[in-house]
Order: sequence, then C-alpha cells, then structure tokens
Amino acid sequence: MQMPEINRTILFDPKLETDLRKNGYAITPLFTEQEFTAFSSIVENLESEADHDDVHLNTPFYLSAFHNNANWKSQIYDQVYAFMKSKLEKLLVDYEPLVINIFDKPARSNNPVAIHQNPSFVEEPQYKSVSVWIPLVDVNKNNGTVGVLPGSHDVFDTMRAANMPDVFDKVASELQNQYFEPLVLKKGEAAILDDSMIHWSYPNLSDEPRIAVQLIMVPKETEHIYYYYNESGEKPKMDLYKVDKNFFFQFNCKAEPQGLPYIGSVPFEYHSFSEAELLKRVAPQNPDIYLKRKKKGLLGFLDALRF
Ligand SMILES: O=C(O)CCC(=O)C(=O)O
Repeated sequence: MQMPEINRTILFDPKLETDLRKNGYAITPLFTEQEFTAFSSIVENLESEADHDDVHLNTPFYLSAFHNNANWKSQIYDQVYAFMKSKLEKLLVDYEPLVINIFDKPARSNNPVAIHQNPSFVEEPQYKSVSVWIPLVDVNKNNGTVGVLPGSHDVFDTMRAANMPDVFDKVASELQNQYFEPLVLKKGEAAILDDSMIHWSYPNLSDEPRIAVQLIMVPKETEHIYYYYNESGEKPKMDLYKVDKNFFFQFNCKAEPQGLPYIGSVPFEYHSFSEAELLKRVAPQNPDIYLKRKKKGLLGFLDALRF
C-alpha cells in the first residue's frame, strides 16, 4: 500500500512555501496590470448582480456564502475559476477550489469580519486547505484588510466546523488590540492563508468599498469533508460528510447538512481559549508574541508611567 505523504508540499515557490509553513500566510504578486483589470471587472460584474436582501445570515459586510441564490454562487465559482485556473495550477501543487466567495465591505462602516479560523475541509494535519485571498483595491488596516495572528496555524483543534460556537471570545479584545497584524497588499497581489490560522478583518473606514475574493483550495488527491458540530445527543460530536463544490451553492452554514454521504462521527467538544493558553500554543512558532502582551499589575503601571 502506498503511504500518504505527510506535510505534502502546498506551493511550488519554495520561499512562499516557507513563509506559509512558518507564519501561516504568504503574500505573492499574482496578476499583471492587464490581467488584474480583467479579473476586477469579472468580480465587480458578479457582485453587481447580488441581492443583498436575500440572505440567510445578516452581517455588516456582504459574503456570497450567506446569500440564498445558488445560481449566482455557481456563476461566481465558474467565472472566477475559469479566469484563474492556469494561475492556480502554477501556484499550488495539485489543488482545486472547493468554495469561491466574494467578501464585499461597504465604505465608511463598522464591518469587521469576526475573529475565526476557517473551517477544516480535509483531514488535518496530514492534508491542508488554504485560502487564496485577492482584494480588488490596495488594502491596509484602515480599509478592512485581513488581520492575522502569525504562528497560530496547526496549534489548535484539527476539526473546525462552520456552526461551532466562537472559541476565541475570551481573547477577542487582546487579539484585536495587541496581537493581530494587518496584511498590507497592493492591487494584483494575493495572500495565501493557512485555513487553521486565527484571523479577522478590520472595519472598512475608507471612502471606497473593499471587495475581495476568497478561493478555498483543497488538495485534489484526498477526500473533501464537511464537518458539522452536532450537540443534539447526550455528548457533543463532530459529524463528517463527503462534500464537493456543488453542496456550497445551496449551503446554509448553520444548518445540519442534507443529502451528503455520511462518513462517520467522532466524539468532540469545543472549548474556548484563555490568553495564557493562546500564548502558550502560538509562542513556539511566534516567540515575539510575548513582547506584545500587555503587562498587568505593578509592571503594567510602571510601563504606563514611562510614556
Ligand atoms: O475578506 C475579508 O474581509 C475576510 C476574508 C477571510 O476571512 C478569509 O478569506 O478567510
């Protein structure tokens, strides 16, 4: 029997692969100016067809996944993938998109995307999914870019479901005010995010809308899995289903999935993390995190006196 490769290569470019493995993200130029203009017009056209009232989840930003129109979501997948297929084949080693989303953040709005890790879609850590995130404008902290916690990948639970409660609620303000780092990207660049990394996105306080595309990329050779956190029985568990791209056109991220082949269930109980636990887990991959910790008690008081 052929054994699966552990830590199989994700990206062709060795420097990007090192960045991704070390920090949980990598940034790369993706499009020429001409390609970027064509890409933007495809995405803006698709987004102009959105009905933002026809959603199953109301949020202060617009996310295509939360919209009900399956036909529109399949158009997003088909048109974006058709345009990007050859780029993706050169960037990622035998990966394909499972989901393609448009995130649209209106201008001058308090519209952060909540702190989260992306759900898992394969059996981690042996296999890994990544998100290729492509903003249509230059992005920074002021206009709603993604904020990441470097080194927070691969150190929490390997099973994450879209319907799981928020596991970082106890450390939300520390993450937002001390630990997150904003990704600064120019038009035509993309960020590749390890889906297990903790991230969020800042409110778009600028005068222009901030639209971005997220392609959730999965290795082709392995089973793609939908994880559903099930608390209906005596003990909580994770239900696993086989999934493909078509499911996500109809999908409601909070509902129990219907019509997917069932793989099995694993006992599993989520738990939320304290600041101390967060630092302990992240520090081996990001020792500088301790420098960002706010000193408490007398040391904090003395520090405050110095400024
Ligand atoms: O576009 C955004 O604001 C959020 C993107 C995000 O959370 C992701 O790509 O995983």
